[in-house]
Amino acid sequence: MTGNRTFTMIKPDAVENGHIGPILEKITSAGFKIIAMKYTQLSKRDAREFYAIHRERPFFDELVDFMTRGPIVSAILEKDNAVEDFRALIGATNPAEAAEGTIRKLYAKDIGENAIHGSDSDENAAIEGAFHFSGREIY
Ligand code: RTP
Ligand code: MG
Repeated sequence: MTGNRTFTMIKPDAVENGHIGPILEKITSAGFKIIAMKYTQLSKRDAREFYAIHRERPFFDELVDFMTRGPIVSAILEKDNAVEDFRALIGATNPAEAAEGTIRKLYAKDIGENAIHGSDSDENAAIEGAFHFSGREIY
């Protein structure tokens, strides 16, 4: 049984480059309903906690600096099979390997500055959504 929610962030590079509108259009056109959304900026502490799974990786400090350098758009999305379908919509982590038409193919620069986040499991979607939104912010 697959869940019907995922969590996303439009990352600082995509916000800086003016891609919020086109990315939200791709997301809603693909059938995802936005049930929570905010424009915010992560603190270093937030970013370290959010990406704690990667703390031993060589790119961790770079990732934290990148994710905190400017505002992001975070959102919880609803659709059948949300996690898997959203990962397909955003494309591979490295935009050079992402399929044509995917959000990362269209808007990402490289494997680090890759425009958008998508949860990788139903369990993480729930954890990540709760990290960013209280129950009263979800509609
Ligand atoms: P995300 O969690 O942001 O949706 O990305 P993902 O699942 O496709 O990739 P993941 O392995 O979870 O990596 C998280 C983010 O870390 C940055 N990264 N940089 N320089 C590098 O080699 C490298 N590898 C990963 C990216 O911003 C990636 O999305
Ligand atoms: Mg990931």
